[in-house]
Amino acid sequence: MDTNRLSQTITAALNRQMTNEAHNAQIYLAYAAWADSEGYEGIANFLFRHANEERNHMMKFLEYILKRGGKVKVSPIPDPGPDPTDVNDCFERIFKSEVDNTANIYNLVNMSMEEKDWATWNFMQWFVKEQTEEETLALDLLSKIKVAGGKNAGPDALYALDNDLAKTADDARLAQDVSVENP
Ligand code: OFO
Repeated sequence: MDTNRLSQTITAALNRQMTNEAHNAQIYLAYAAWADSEGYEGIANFLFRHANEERNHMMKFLEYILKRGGKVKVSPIPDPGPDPTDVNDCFERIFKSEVDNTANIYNLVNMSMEEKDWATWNFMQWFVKEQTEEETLALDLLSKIKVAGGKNAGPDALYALDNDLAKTADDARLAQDVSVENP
């Protein structure tokens, strides 16, 4: 008796996305190690924590495939690429990788809709919300570095930014969570 509730196409896409999440975790991990070695401990700490979040996303995909009776395929994780050239470059690359990942997530949502695989469609909604949150978080980083002077940010501004990020929560608040009383 076939107990697999996922099509071959969806299984392959979910497995690919599992690797994408692992790749994102590696990117955050690599950038965190770079930030630490440059003396930005606050930024490093923020990025290390975020690497863990991405790893948790990877696990969510793995668990979902198993729960639906599908076959998990653990594949090699692509190289995170070269180190950032500066903090501005680091935050720009983070934003780009989040936008790329949103495209991957939307692709899976489209596929599940085409197949009328509503269980997978429903599972993916958590990631749609999460990507909105992460893009907001990445945009916040870009705003902070812009205020600090962007590519030309001086040591004092970078020091303040580093301290600020050490205290920043991992999750950005979504617009729908904001109210007039609680802006
Ligand atoms: Fe996995 O959430 Fe960002 O990419």
